[in-house]
Amino acid sequence: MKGTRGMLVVFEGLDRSGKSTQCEKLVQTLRNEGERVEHMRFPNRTTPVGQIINNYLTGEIQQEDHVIHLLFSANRWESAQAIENHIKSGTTVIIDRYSYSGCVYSAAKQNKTMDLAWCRHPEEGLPRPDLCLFLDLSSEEAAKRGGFGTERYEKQDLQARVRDLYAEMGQHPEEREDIVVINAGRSIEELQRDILKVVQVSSRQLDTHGRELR
Ligand code: T5A
Ligand code: NA
Repeated sequence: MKGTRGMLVVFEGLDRSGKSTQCEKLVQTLRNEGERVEHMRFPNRTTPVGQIINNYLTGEIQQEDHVIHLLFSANRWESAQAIENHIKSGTTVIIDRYSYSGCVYSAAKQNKTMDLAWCRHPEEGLPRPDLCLFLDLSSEEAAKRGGFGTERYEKQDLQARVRDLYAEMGQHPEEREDIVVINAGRSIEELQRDILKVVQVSSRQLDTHGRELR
């Protein structure tokens, strides 16, 4: 994958849908092909803001719904310039969760003053993904996988609302063209092959249309 800029690819999906597993495999595959690849994940729990988020997710502290929403967004803004710099220098950036997570998990709380539209605002202006791979798995199947149930949002009713909201976001004109739905209920190897194909197609499309920054 050559060109004037790198691609921005994000992974999305419910908790335990296999994002981290597939993210790592994609990063490795592309690096083996000689591509420069930067691997990131949100929340980035290593920054001061990320530490507050971590303490919230593990249940150590409480935060008002709007406050934690804005902190999740702030945690992406902390890295916005770095993401842009990588892309500009021709490095592909692959991210485990991004703005879509930020919007759907907050909206799933059903707070009266936090609908999807409100949740989107602080995300406006962040580097826009070229491709969003949505690993689609039912909340029932996700719940069967290892480790489910330890963090704040790992409850089946909330996960079911999150899945519906992802679908709603996929209909939004701003996001629609970026999202590719991947059936995540298959083997790790099958998913890996499928995802690589989608990324290659998307990369060729970028080459055709010119890799200007948008
Ligand atoms: N959040 C996040 C917000 O509310 N707002 C935001 O802005 C952001 C960015 C933490 C939480 O924060 C919320 C969303 C989350 O609730 P996180 O740290 O990314 O986000 O936590 P998770 O998404 O839950 O990360 P997980 O590691 O739990 O899930 P993954 O990455 O989807 O799944 P993975 O790859 O770790 O796999 C989970 C298990 O399944 C197995 C793996 O071996 C592992 O045991 N597995 C498979 N099993 C069968 N078939 C396959 N194909 C499999 N692939 C993996
Ligand atoms: Na989790």
